[in-house]
Amino acid sequence: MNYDLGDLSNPAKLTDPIDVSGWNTGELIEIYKKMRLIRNVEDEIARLINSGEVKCPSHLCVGQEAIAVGVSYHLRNTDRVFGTHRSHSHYLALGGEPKSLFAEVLGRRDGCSKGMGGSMHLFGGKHGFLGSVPIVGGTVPIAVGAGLAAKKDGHGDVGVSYFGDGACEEGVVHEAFNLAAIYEIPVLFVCENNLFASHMDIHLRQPSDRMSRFAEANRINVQTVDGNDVLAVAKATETLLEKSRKGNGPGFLEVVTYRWKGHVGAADDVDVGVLRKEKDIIAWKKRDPIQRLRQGLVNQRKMDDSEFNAMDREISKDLMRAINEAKKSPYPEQNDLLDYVYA
Ligand SMILES: Cc1ncc(C[n+]2csc(CCOP(=O)(O)OP(=O)(O)O)c2C)c(N)n1
Ligand SMILES: [Mg+2]
Repeated sequence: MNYDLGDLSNPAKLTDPIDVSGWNTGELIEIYKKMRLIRNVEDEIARLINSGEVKCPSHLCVGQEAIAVGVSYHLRNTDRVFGTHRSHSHYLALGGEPKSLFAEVLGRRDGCSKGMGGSMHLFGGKHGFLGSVPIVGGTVPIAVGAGLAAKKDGHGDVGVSYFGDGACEEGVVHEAFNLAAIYEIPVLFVCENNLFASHMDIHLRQPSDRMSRFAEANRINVQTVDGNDVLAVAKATETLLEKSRKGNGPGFLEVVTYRWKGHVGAADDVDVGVLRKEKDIIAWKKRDPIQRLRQGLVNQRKMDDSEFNAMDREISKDLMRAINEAKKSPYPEQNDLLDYVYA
């Protein structure tokens, strides 16, 4: 068993504030607010699960917010992005409305999938989010097809596929890598390596913890970065997209991270079967992507806590409004169900 990721998967490392040099303060604040929005939306969804109002299975990404925000920083709404069972961040980072997400998980008509999909079937077409699907690995070949269509359209758009380390254990994912490489398809593979697939640690499942080895086997350009450093994620995305947008094939971004909550639901860490160690979760919380950016801004741009607290309060206020509006939306009619079934 090899711990090939080194410091990237060692939570005692990489806990320093993020180096923000070279970035404009206004841009950094927008990036901070986006991550904070995602965290707060999920905290609210956790509350709605606990109160019994959200009944659909919901996979929260608390602790992993930097990935979608860093990747989306370089995407445009004509790109074709596909998510997973854990896609609240993918949807929100592209500009999906919190109200439509709340309405969706509450099963209401105003939801982004008309209240019929729940947390695992999100859609945000106008922002380029073409869908999330619970079948692990299921959207990876679809994103490759979307990338091929983008290549034929010839406007420099790309397919984007988010997936986890667990998805790398599905055969179809490797077929997708091969096809993208051989046809030089502009698709960005984003492997959110959180070192777990439901209850199971990567080291119990694979001979190496480094997923980018599968891309290298297909001669796909690789970037492997700290997934809790939003600026590193953005920079690596930019590097990979530069080639893909010119039609020079796929890129593979491996972003190493950790989820703070259990595999599914609101509980802090109740996983199916094996419990993760509490000391690991405590250690990983020191690599909090939001706190690290905030501290970088405090240290290097002389911002203070009161400025951040004001932003956080504003976001919370907007979210309360969004939840109240979502709750006013009716449930779908039983008769509506078949209108959205493809047959
Ligand atoms: C084809 C398939 N097999 C199994 C499952 C059950 N399942 C749901 S999520 C999950 C783990 C996925 O792990 P990973 O891809 O690393 O994503 P993460 O949950 O860590 O974000 C499994 C096995 C499924 N949904 N689809
Ligand atoms: Mg995983």
